[in-house]
Amino acid sequence: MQARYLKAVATSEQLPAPVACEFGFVGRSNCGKSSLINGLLNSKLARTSAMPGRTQMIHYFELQVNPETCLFLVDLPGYGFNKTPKKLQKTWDLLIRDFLERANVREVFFLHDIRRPLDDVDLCLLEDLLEVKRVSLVLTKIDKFSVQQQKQYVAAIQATIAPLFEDLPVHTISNLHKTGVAELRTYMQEQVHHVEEEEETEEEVDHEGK
Ligand SMILES: Nc1nc2c(ncn2[C@@H]2O[C@H](COP(=O)(O)OP(=O)(O)O)[C@@H](O)[C@H]2O)c(=O)[nH]1
Ligand SMILES: [Mg+2]
Repeated sequence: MQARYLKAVATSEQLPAPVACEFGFVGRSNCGKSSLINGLLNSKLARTSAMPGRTQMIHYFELQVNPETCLFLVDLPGYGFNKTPKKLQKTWDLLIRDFLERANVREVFFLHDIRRPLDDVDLCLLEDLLEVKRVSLVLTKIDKFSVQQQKQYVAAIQATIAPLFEDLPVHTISNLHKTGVAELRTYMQEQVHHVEEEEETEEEVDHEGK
């Protein structure tokens, strides 16, 4: 497994060529986004606990999981949580919209600190994202609770989302104890294989149709 920082992107023109499956990461500042990206990359490439910056950039990280599979992990800082100064908001929205329209963006991970209930801002953003992409909810910092408490908190969050979003996958992780991180990486790889299988089936259909 090899990881590297690919690039920072400020405008749509700077988005890299769609050569790999991409996974977006969104979440409120301090929810553990950089820590999770580092955990998945098994590196310290993403900066943790940096002051929530004003610079609005998308950061691309490349993860070569094995010789066959390369993934792009995409940090979408500040997205949806109104941290952006007004005049930057428009450019930023355009960039995010262009990002989300990319066919090779397989899924968006919505990170959320397990200790916080999902509020209206979270639910609106989830709804917006689900209109355009597959989304998973990733509950972070589960080490803050005992196993019994974790179950209660996950159940409470499930109860909030179940009536609103059908079949939203929920992953639980602790960056501190590295719980669930390898599983999330495996999940990402599975999503890539699903794409490949879908493409193969489409090719077969095309072939038979001719
Ligand atoms: N206990 C615990 N702390 C975490 C976890 N993930 C991140 N943190 C801490 O939460 C703070 C914010 O983490 P960071 O990854 O920078 O969050 P970001 O702002 O979302 O990128 C840091 O002090 C991390 O060490 C976790 O799973 N468990
Ligand atoms: Mg961060």
